[in-house]
Amino acid sequence: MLERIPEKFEMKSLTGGNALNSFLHLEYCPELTGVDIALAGVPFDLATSNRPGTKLGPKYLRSRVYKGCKVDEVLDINIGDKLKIVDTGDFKLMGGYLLDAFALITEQTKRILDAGATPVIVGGDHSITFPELAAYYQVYGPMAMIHFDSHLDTGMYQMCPTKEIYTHGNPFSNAMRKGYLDGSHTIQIGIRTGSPKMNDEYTKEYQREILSAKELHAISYEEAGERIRNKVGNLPCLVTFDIDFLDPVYAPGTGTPVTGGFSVYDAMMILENALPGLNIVGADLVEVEPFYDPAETTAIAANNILAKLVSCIAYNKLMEKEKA
Ligand SMILES: [Mn+2]
Repeated sequence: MLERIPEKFEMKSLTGGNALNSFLHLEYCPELTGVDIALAGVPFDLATSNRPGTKLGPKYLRSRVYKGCKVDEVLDINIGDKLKIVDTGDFKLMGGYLLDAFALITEQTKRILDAGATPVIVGGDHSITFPELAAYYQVYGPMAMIHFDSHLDTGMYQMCPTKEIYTHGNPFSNAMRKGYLDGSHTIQIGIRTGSPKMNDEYTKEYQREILSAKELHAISYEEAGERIRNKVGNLPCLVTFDIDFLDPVYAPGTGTPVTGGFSVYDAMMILENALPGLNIVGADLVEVEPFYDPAETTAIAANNILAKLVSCIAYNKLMEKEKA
């Protein structure tokens, strides 16, 4: 005779914390009252230049959260019930209309900010950071930014200096031109594409700092952390993490992979050395592409980096609460 399932059967024990798929197995909570950190998906890849599919990134990452990928274990902090960290669902977007989708991304990022929560957004292609920044700008004015990427994402500027073009290759030329970013507090790290000379003028004009892959490979995690912290200062800061910062060995599932990158451990250590104590007001993780991720390495990497980002933000929030 078959053994019956006990009456008080708890579904969550089967999946390690959550019967439904959510980011990092967090509680799904569309209502933002009292929320400290709100994770949200942005299923959008209309501005992709290479492989499509990053619009399925949020759904994919929610369904690939494995044991060991927990928020409160990453920085040895005990969050308990001191902070409310939730998955607030996906942004509602309109398919096919890029600028309308951007307006909706700005509106829904602003909604999280207005509720007093810190947004941690999961893309989607990298174009989404531009409309996100438009929302932050309304609250904080020109922001600092820490940008992990193999690409500068300031393309098109040289070709069309006056025309606004929106792709996942140029969110930051648009953001700097609009004044959303304070270049003198912006650092781009892991960069290993594009001619530095081509970007010289732009770099000078906006005073942003580029910590290339070559340099980053040669310095310690502590030095990298210090370079980032010195650049950012006390300004409200967005952390934007393109998964192609990692080497394709770790993250083949991405829109535009570039060799010569970094390990997951490198990324975790740099984040841990850089972020605690900074005024991080938001973060995003972009460019995860499920179809090129046969062994789920990209998903495992991305979810652990997401957990680290959330942990660092949570750590800062707890430190602030302690001070108050
Ligand atoms: Mn990139």
